[in-house]
Amino acid sequence: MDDKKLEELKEIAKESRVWIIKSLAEAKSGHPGGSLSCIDILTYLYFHAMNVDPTNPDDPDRDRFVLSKGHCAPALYTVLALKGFFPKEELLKLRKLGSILQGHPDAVKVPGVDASTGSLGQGLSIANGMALAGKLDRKDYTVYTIIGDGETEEGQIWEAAMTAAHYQLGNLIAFLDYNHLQIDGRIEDVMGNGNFTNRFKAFGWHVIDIDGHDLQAIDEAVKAAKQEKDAPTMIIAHTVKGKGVKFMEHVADWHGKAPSYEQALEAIQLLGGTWEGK
Ligand SMILES: Cc1ncc(C[n+]2csc(CCOP(=O)(O)OP(=O)(O)O)c2C)c(N)n1
Ligand SMILES: [Mg+2]
Repeated sequence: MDDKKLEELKEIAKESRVWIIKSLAEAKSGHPGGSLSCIDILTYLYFHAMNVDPTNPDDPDRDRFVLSKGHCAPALYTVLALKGFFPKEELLKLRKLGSILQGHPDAVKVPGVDASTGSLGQGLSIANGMALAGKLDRKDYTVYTIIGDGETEEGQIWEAAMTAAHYQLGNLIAFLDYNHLQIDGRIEDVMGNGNFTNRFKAFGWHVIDIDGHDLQAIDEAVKAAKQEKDAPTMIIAHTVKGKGVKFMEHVADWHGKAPSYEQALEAIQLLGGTWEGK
């Protein structure tokens, strides 16, 4: 990725963070921490890696994306809106009655959402199905997914890990958002996970460890993943929950709590953005 592209992506990620904060403050509920930890990955996917067209969201040849940790919907909605799948103003209707943007992504209602998620543990299996279908249909699309580190406490993740390796899903690229926190606190305290890298390797995956906020590292990892044709790739993305908003970083309490307007203004200022009219 050249410097120009890198700067462009950094700018979009910053703008996305501001929209995440605004939409959560308007909704008065939602999940800021995990949305901010995966937004650099989402920005990279939608603005550099994925073959998607907002004017043709159901193109059978498009790349697919499954947000397995569906509670981070505000991050997905933001990149979809900035990409042009629906108007940005819709983001301020997050979680409102009648809005297409509910607390968890609805593939039937939201243009660009490929899978309805939110019940943790299921998204990786959905991504497996899409990737297997792509192989059977001899299509060359890639399926991307993001799972949470807390989400790996769901047994279905490990069933899906077995399945993806068994079917040699080389067209599946998963990210593990390794922010060390889930709803109740530190992953290590709630359910110690051992070593994710070794675990996924043992399940037959191609595994790459990166800094999940380094867009250049994300780019290199995805390129390496695409070289691997016979095994799924798990990119262990080392991230910071709440990344970019200092008072939210590493704080479990910001898992599922919206900022007040005053906190939102402070967060937006920290991000270097503005919120006109508030
Ligand atoms: C099956 C299921 N059980 C419980 C929940 C409630 N829940 C929502 S988010 C969350 C914690 C997720 O932690 P993690 O995967 O680490 O997400 P992140 O840190 O990226 O926000 C839980 C338990 C859920 N959505 N689905
Ligand atoms: Mg987590």
